[in-house]
Amino acid sequence: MPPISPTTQPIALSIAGSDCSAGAGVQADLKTLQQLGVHGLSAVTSIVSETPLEVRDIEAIATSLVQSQIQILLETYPIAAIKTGMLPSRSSIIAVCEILKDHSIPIITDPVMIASSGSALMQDDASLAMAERLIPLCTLVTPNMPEASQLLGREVQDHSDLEQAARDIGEKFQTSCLLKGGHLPSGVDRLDILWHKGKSHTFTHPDADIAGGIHGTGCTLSASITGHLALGKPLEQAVENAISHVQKLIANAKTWQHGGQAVRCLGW
Ligand code: PXL
Repeated sequence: MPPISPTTQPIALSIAGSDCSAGAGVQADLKTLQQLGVHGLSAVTSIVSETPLEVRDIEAIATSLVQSQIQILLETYPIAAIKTGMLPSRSSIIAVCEILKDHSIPIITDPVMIASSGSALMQDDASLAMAERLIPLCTLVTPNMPEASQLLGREVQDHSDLEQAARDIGEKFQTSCLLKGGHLPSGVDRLDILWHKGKSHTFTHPDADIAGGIHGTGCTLSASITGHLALGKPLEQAVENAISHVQKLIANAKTWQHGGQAVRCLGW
């Protein structure tokens, strides 16, 4: 047998919910990291019984068990980057911050508030803990337009407001912000704006008609950014690469038919 030498593959951790339909959540994150050649670890925060069409049940994992998963992974592996996705309650956000505040690993926070099917994935009283505790700890926050509106306490609704809103979030929470313009009206090019180190960067991509209907694009984008950071890319480059990664997955999307409705997921 050849001698066993330690593996040098970079490692990233996803702290997120389980989506049993595997299009979003931890399952999407692990598939995305795998495609990038990054070893993915996961700490599950909740179990969601859902498909792209419907959220049927949600059960939060006990906060002590969420902490235990993160703690054992941090003790054992040289984790290069962390992403947070669905954190179902105020207590789960506080529990995660309690552990992450003592580490200096870059954190990408996807402030998941509602599923693409329209159901809430976070309790109402949790958004304050997200804003006050978690976002200030992170390297990058990746809100969509409704989440940005919630974080700023004002409506972010059109093209003209995106750049200012990304900057306002960055300054308010002392972090970098990727504001995703996926909720802009269809028919126009899509814009995502990155506010990073006092500058804004605009990423434009053609309107992919079906993109809005695909569940898991936000999870996958933040997982891909996390993976690229774990591979050593600077933040702007990681964001640019992740946006084109997700565009390819949208172009390869898979569709099934169920009762006259299209059930779609990204094409990993
Ligand atoms: O897309 C947001 C999201 C995040 N996390 C989990 C989800 C979803 C959407 O359905 O199920 C677990």
